[in-house]
Amino acid sequence: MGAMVTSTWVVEQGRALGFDKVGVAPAADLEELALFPAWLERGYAGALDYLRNPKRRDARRLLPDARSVVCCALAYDTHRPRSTEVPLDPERGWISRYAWGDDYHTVLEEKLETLRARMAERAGPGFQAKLYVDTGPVLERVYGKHAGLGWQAKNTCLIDPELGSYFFLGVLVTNLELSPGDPLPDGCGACTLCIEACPTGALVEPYVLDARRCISYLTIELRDAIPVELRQPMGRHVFGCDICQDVCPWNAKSLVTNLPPFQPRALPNHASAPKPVPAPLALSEVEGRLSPAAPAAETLAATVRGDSMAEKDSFLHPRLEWLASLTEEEFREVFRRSPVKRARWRGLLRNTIVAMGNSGNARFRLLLETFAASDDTLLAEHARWALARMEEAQHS
Ligand code: B12
Ligand code: SF4
Ligand code: SF4
Repeated sequence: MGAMVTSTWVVEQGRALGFDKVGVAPAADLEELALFPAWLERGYAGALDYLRNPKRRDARRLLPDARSVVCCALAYDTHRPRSTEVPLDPERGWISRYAWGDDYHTVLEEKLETLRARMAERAGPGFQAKLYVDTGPVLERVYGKHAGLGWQAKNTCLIDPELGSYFFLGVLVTNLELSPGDPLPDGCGACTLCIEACPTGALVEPYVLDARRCISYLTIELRDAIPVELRQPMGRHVFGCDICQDVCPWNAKSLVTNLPPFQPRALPNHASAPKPVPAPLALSEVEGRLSPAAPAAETLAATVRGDSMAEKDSFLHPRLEWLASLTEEEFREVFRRSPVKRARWRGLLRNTIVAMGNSGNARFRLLLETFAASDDTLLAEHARWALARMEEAQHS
């Protein structure tokens, strides 16, 4: 079985389906898998209980006959400024890059399903493959590294020299014996920019992240109160964080995608005062093609300055007042098929309240006082903190 399915063929098929990079890792004893139990023991997983599933320690626990893990990367960077380039606007929060468009799970799963079907057809009876995009118990980056998709960097992201780190991963764990790719050499060298830039000190040592301190975890995964000492360093982040990737030199020239699902969504009309909307930013003509991240100089200058209403009124830079005013029903409507829905309505409100406090914008006082008086003890406590923080931010 499987004689006609080779790594080269799988890579070709995956590329033809639109993946930007495809490789094969062995389902074997990989040294990074052995590091995982110690990471868990140090408590770095916080409330992410699903990470403790013993199956996550080895793909062979998911599929006993597993021989290979096909790893696929899909780029999501777009011609938009980095969070570290956009000046702090006391009116607005920040949503991280990966969540500006539609939910990536669906986009990758569709492609992987097709790849699995093509492999099944070619391999014939006996073929087995399990498909995961983020949601299964697989250490995707470890396999991605051994498939040659990139090196696992000091910020713990997988980086490819051309794609940078703004790409998603999806994997097929299969019983086919495919020849594995070669891991890329580590490209971090003596650089420590990400570690220095992380506002919460989540990168506790090079290549190791304490999820409990990561803004991405705090704003997306944590359901309870945000530890008080981490609220100020969260700044204006209302969903996720890109700082350790935005400062990375490997993302300075990363390739961008113009796959429609990954373009920043426009906000509904009521999210902003009606303003004339300028022509959309120039993107390369071919759908889904990657093009170097080099928009016209004046376009980039406009977006970096935040002049363009098209930018301001898309998901990347939402008005805090608007976020705080969303009802649960509106939240569900606005963030339908968006990664942001994972934070849940109450989580997004909690994050918005923290960002309002950090903004020092006195206009938010009344709104924060309303939250502080609400029956929801979580939101009320964060609002009291935000009111105190606002005073402090105004005088600093
Ligand atoms: C849980 C999780 C999180 C958690 C924890 C992150 C983390 N670094 O572990 C939180 C919520 C914080 C998070 C944040 C983000 N995530 Co996330 N996340 C995951 C998930 C579901 C599991 C990751 C996991 O198992 N972590 C456990 C740790 C231990 O694993 P690891 O980081 O791979 O750890 C290895 C290394 O640290 C290494 N190691 C350990 N010690 C040492 C020591 C040395 C010296 C060396 C060399 C190596 C080394 O071995 C470890 C394995 O044992 C994966 C999907 C998946 N199923 O894999 C997505 C995933 C990793 N996330 C992804 C993304 C996009 C993000 C964010 C960018 C989202 C955002 N903008 O907010 C941030 C990035 C933050 C960051 N710097 O990593 C992508 C990453 C793509 C890429 N190019 O790397 C993934 C792969 C999802 C996907 N399918 O595309 N995420
Ligand atoms: S995502 Fe943000 S908080 Fe998390 S490690 Fe990177 S810089 Fe730090
Ligand atoms: S900022 Fe520097 S150390 Fe961090 S991931 Fe990028 S190259 Fe590696």
